[in-house]
Amino acid sequence: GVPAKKINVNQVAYAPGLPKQATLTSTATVAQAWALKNSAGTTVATGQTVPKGTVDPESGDATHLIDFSSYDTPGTGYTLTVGTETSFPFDIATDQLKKLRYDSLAYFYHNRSGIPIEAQYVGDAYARPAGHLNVAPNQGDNNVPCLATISCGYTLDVRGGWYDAGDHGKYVVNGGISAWQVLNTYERAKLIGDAAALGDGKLNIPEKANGVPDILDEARWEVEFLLKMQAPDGMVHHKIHDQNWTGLPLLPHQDPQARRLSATSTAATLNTAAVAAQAARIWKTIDPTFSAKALAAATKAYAAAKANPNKIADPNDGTGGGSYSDATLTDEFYWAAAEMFTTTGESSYRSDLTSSTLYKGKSLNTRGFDWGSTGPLGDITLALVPNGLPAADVAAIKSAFTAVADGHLAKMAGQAYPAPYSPTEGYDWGSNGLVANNISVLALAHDFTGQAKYREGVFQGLNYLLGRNPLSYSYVSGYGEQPVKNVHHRHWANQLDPTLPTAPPGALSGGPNSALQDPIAARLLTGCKAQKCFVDHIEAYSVNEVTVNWNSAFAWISNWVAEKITT
Ligand code: 9MR
Repeated sequence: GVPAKKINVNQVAYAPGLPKQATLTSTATVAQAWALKNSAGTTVATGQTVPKGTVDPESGDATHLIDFSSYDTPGTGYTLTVGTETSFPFDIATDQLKKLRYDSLAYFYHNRSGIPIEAQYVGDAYARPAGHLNVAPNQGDNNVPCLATISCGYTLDVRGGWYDAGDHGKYVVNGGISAWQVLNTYERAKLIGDAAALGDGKLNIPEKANGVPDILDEARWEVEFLLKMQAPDGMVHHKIHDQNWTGLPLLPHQDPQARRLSATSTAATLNTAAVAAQAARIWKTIDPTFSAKALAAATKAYAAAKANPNKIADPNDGTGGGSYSDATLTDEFYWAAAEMFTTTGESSYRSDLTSSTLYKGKSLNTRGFDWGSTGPLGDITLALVPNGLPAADVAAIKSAFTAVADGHLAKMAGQAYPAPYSPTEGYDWGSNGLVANNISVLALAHDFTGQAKYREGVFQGLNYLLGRNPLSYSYVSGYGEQPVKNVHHRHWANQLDPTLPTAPPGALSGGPNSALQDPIAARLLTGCKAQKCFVDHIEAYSVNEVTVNWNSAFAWISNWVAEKITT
């Protein structure tokens, strides 16, 4: 790894008009003098650090707080100094923060399957042939059989969708939450935000002049894939991926492995029902035919899941792809009922929803939500999209968000490197994705109450992802002075092959994972404190992979942030 800085800042930019804080690592027990310098090296503000007094449990660092909020003059190339220590340079400005919304969404086109990625949209370095269309050596996703162990008796055409991550698998439960979150970014903006910023022509994708918002075109690429994963009986296959794991680097069109469908699962079926129901209402007037097709698939899936309520994906089906197995389905049932009810208003979905033990925000917590914990997605929809529920119930859902947001703020106030995230033990695989989702909870708390403290919490959380952390990394490629460069990805594999690119701007690394679940992390990070269980190494997949679900969370918050900075 690279040496960490002693003064850690948001390496990208602090927004004018909002609090500006940084962290000094120091065992000094008394306050230290800090200076803020502009790009010419002239001191523009000074102050005293505030010693924390205790060692921070999540980093192991003794730290001081540097609060330079009082300085608010926009500019670039500022640095903070304490004695001989200097921070990375940063801006007090909004330009970079505003670009993040589109770069984070660009991630999805880069990772599309079944379509050539064209230089006219991504530049020469990232252009590549279509993957998994049955052009040798690919075996293609054109007519994929099931695993021999389940021999389902049919093949499916499951071309398209997004690759999950650094691998070439396509997993319904993870692709589904990602498509949902991209769609929710739009749906929220349309209802209470700035939908104009998400109109047609905003992304560099093939559909950028079709009259439909590009963010919807991008999400539809995945929704269409989810619909193709539905079996004739209405259940949905859990995933499709290579028969054996491949090595790095390997571009999608070079993958020689056979592709196989895993069994159908209740989780994948409910996930598809939820996303297809959401899509049905979003495309209702934009494309009524697609809307009706999505609603029919959702209806069929929901009924099939109720008839097969406990078909759990095999936790040992992890050869050639991840297992994404989840034995608790209460939350998937809740989320699907919430989406079906919101779209249709039908009483059967309403009673499934209101009789759930999770009704009214019960699944929201300060660890956060992810592919295995989807209840909060239902709550977000119920809190944002008009439905026929009693006003008191909707108010209770919103209160659940503010209560969890208050929990995040209380924790962040005591942290050396504030990040809204309270896992039960250590940091999880994909902690940055959980942090990003929890930032969205703070953002929603601001949407529901208008209180400034929640907006400030959003920007504080963003600081952590963009460099105010104990390893001095911006976890977003292409942003900040020391961004991650070697994320685990079979195409963005410059570390292994100099003719290949590093990640394009806007990809969020999974981030610290206390469990050290790959050989590189296990070798280099033994004994690490939670926020330090990270290395920017391409083979360290348990800490430095990129995925659709982490980028969908990051895109959601990046769009919220861009909406809130008006200068
Ligand atoms: O993000 C997933 C994480 O929550 C799990 O703990 C981990 C182990 O099962 O798998 C992660 O998902 C990976 C998937 O299995 C395969 N594609 C890459 C995903 C991100 O690392």
